[in-house]
Amino acid sequence: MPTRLFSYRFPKGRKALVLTLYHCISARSFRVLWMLEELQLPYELRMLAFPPRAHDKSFLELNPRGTVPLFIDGETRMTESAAICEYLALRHSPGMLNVGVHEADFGSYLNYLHMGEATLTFPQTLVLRYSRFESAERLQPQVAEDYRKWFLSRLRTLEPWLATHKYMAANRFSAADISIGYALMLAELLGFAAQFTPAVAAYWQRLRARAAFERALTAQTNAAVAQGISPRAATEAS
Ligand SMILES: N[C@@H](CCC(=O)N[C@@H](CS)C(=O)NCC(=O)O)C(=O)O
Repeated sequence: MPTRLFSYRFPKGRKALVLTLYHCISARSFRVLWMLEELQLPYELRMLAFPPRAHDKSFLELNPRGTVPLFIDGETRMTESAAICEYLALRHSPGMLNVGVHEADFGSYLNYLHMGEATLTFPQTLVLRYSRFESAERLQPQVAEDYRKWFLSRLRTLEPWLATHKYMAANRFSAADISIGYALMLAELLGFAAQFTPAVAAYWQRLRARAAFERALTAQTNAAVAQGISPRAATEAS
């Protein structure tokens, strides 16, 4: 059963819409969940314990990499969170959460959409791995500390822009903000929020105050409880 159903006009030629998202609590798949809530699309949320490859081997048949998100829309299967955000924005709500090719900020929009994952989330995954996820003898506190600093120095580069702009592109909320916003959410889970520079901190407060962000948090908790999965994020496990 879809988690939520709204009256929805299907894209031309489509008879039914069943969007399915495989998700772990507060993992990168949260970007997709947040998009679905912003767009108020009907979807089915399937929760997995983290990491899926250790807890649910059958998931490897659906996604051999064992990673979330796995997003399914009919024949379409996608596993990259930023790409899925762009897909949803273009296919299911053109003009609402994307920036169009003919708009001045099109390039900035794409750049920030990908920066959220490739530049701002990647270093944090090394912090997670070498400070929390590896076995005790393989933990590398120095590596974790180096990548924490690296993440924060990359994040500081957003300060001048955010000191004079509310959003990353086109003066409106878009999928680029969801992509960057998830990196800030993860940073907060890792305990880095106190080191955010002032405009970045204010931006993060703006994003997390959105009703759709709150709905996404509630949806993942409710779905986890209903499906017998712990509602705690893996980042909180240790
Ligand atoms: N670049 C991908 C990364 C996907 C990814 O690595 N997801 C993590 C969760 S945040 C995962 O599933 N890790 C489990 C594993 O590596 O086994 C994206 O943006 O979606």
